[in-house]
Amino acid sequence: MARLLKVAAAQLGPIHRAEDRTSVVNRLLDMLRQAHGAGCKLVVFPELALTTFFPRYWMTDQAEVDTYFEREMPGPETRPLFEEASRLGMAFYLGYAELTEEGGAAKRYNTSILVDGGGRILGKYRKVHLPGHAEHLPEAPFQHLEKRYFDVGDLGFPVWRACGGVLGMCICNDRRWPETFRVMGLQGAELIALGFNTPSRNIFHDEPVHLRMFHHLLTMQAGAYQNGTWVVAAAKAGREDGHHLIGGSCIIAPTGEVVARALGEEDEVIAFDCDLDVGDYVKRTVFNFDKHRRIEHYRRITEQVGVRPPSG
Ligand code: ING
Repeated sequence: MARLLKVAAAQLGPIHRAEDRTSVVNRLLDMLRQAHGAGCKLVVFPELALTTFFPRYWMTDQAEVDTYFEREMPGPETRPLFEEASRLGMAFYLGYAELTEEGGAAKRYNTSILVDGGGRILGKYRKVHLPGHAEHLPEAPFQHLEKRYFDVGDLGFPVWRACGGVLGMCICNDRRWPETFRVMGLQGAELIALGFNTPSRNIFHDEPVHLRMFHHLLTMQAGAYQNGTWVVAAAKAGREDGHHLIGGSCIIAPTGEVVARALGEEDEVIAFDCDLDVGDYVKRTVFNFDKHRRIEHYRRITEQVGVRPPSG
C-alpha cells in the first residue's frame, strides 16, 4: 500500500536587495497556490527565502545587518503566508534569518521551520554547517559571510512526524556533509527538506562552473540513497543584483534518482507524488543500519575534527 505525499519544491528566482518582504511573500503565495492547484500537501521554499542573499555583502553596521533578520515568525509580512497555507491545508518549509535572544544576548541563526497544515510551527532547525568566512575579503568578487552573520545552529538535526511520515530539515551547505543525512537517517527520516542559495562562482578556487551543479546533485543523491530517504531541495536562483546563484531545485527518491527538476532560474514550482514507503527496501536491505553498521570503527567521526595523517 503506497503512502503517498505530493510535495512541491518552490524555487525562487532572484530577490534583489531593494525588494521588500511583502513583494517576496506575494511571490511565495503565488507558488503556494500553484502547488495547491497541483494537489500538493507540502511545499518547500528556499533558504533565506525572504531577502536577498545578504551574506554576500560586507557590512559593519549591525543595525543594517539586522534589517535582513526576522524578530518574530510569523511577523506582519509573513503572516499572510501562514494564513493562506492554513486555509489551503498546506504544510511548508521556510528558510529565513532568525534574530532571537538567549540569556539576555542576541543570537542570529540561518533557520528553517516546518509549519503544519494548520499554520502551526511543528519544528525548527538552525543551520549547523556555516560555509564561507568571517573576515572581509576585499579582493574577492563577493563575500560569503555566513560565519560572520550567523551563530552555529544549536538544535542538532531533529526529525518530526508530519504529513503522514517522518520529516527532517537541513539548509544548503549542510547537504555537503554526509553526517547531516546520516543523523536524520538514524532517526528514520523518510523525507528531508532543504533550501539553498548556491553561488555559481567559487571565491576560494577557480573551479569550473559545471561542478557547482554536479556537486549539488551528487551530495543529495548520495544522502538520499545512503539513508533511504526522499530529498526535496528548493533554490533561490538567478542573478541577484548581478550575483549568480545556481538553480537545480529538485526532488530525489530514496533510490538516489532525481524524479523532478526545475528547468529555469526564476520562480518555478516542481512537484512529485512521493511514496514514503518506497525507501523501505533500501532501509531493510542494503542500508539496514542495525544489521550492517559497525560503530566500533567509526569513533573518529565524532571524536576528531580535522585530518590527522600518519606520522613519518
Ligand atoms: N551556499 C553554498 C552551498 O553550500 C558553498 C556555499 C558552495 C560552499 C559551494 C562550498 C561549495 O551550497 C550556502 N548558502 O551554503
